[in-house]
Amino acid sequence: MSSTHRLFFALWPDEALRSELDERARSVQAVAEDGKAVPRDNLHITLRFLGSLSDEQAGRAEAAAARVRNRDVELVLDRAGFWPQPRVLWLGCSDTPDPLLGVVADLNTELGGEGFDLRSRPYKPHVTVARGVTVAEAPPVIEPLTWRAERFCLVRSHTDGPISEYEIVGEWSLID
Ligand code: 2AM
Repeated sequence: MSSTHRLFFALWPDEALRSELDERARSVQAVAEDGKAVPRDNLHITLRFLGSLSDEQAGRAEAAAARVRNRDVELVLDRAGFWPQPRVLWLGCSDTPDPLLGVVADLNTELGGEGFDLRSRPYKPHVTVARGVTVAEAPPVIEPLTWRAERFCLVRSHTDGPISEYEIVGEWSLID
């Protein structure tokens, strides 16, 4: 029997970075009057959301990912903001580094070669720290946080409970 999986590619922090990210996230979450804080273990940067895929499509997404390599990604999270639509508080970069845009472009090209839609929407890297927020003061200035990404991941999202749970189902190095 075939099944579907809700999948996305992401930069996933290691434990040390996750602690730092969580500390920045807490200070920003404090400005929201409502909504839900993203739990520590869920903090990440999406590279490309795929949606619900069959086993066969997931295999093609993995084949595409395996062809993305050699991008030395270092980004600095140095700002926080609020998007009233889709009501999220986030951490982001004043300057998006070219290698990060390169990974996303390579991924999209390789996915296109595997029959996935080509994306034309501008990519805005961010770490979502709260969702469903309707009222927020101006987010505080954050202490810059450097993230050197040595790998990227394919992540499965389980959305059946009150809070999404994420499971890493594939992982590729960016620095070979
Ligand atoms: P967000 O954090 O900015 O909401 C898993 O849902 C991840 O994929 C989230 O990080 C989410 O980004 C991202 N994503 C991008 N497009 C999405 C979509 N159409 N539906 C759900 N998640 C999406």
